[in-house]
Amino acid sequence: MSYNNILSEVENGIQHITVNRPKQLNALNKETIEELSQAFQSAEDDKEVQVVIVTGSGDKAFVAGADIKEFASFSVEQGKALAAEGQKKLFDLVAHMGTPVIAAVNGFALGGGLELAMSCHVRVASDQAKMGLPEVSLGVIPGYGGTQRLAHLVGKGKALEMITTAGMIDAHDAHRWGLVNQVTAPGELMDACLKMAGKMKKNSPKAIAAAIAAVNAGYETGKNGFDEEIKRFGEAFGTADFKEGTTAFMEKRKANFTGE
Ligand code: DAK
Repeated sequence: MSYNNILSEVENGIQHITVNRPKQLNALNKETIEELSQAFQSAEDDKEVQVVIVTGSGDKAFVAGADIKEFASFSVEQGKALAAEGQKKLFDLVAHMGTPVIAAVNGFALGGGLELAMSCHVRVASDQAKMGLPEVSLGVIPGYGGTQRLAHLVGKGKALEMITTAGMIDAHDAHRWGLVNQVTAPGELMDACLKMAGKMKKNSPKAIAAAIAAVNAGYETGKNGFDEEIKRFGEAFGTADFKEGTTAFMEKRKANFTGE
């Protein structure tokens, strides 16, 4: 599929998705959100794709937020509708993918950009990256899940500090606060992501998807994470991946998972 605002290609079982609006620091307009949604959905539907890595074009920004020039004229109704639609279409889709998603945070990740990174399962940042939720400086609040996901990742106190000051933190503080999993030199960012993806690829896709669902359940209203874990744990015993994993162990060989 060809896109106007993103690049998407599959290589060695990894789908690389790149937000490609470098002149606008990869800001998310409606069309970009739509295209990202399609690319992530196609990754989820493609059995060959075992990991997704999402990053931004150029060396300056991951994504510098929602496109301010576009959303500046939205009404109350449009704001509500677009927040609900955007959350469902992209940010919740990413968070609930069974295929693990790594954000390669190569520069500014602000507002909707940090919200996109936080929807991903893992974040690796360049030491040049800067992160923040500056929405209140524009008279709005984070609308793509940021108030919830930031608090889940760094705790309520630090989340409220970041949100109310509208300030940016650097990659090292983000690492100390638990917002990113790893920090690398800019030139080593993609290699670090590929190394992590390589480790993920060795494991059962079926079990990874079940584990993501169980972890997510603990953060969802009306769901009990422990109950979800018990259910998913039990179901694992009926999968071909479980049979292959345990058989390979006993036969002292590497498992060859099919994701079934
Ligand atoms: N939107 C549109 N254009 C942007 C942009 C953005 N978010 N960020 C940067 N650009 C553009 C700049 O306008 C500039 O374009 P030209 O003037 O060259 O045409 C170009 O990218 C380069 O930016 P700068 O010249 O500003 O570059 P600097 O290195 O000086 O500064 C910066 C980099 C990242 C510190 C600065 O660009 C900046 O502060 N950018 C804005 C950051 C920000 O406030 N982002 C928005 C956060 S609020 C919604 C749901 C959620 C949201 C909105 C709506 N609905 C459901 C409706 C979320 C809102 C947010 O994300």
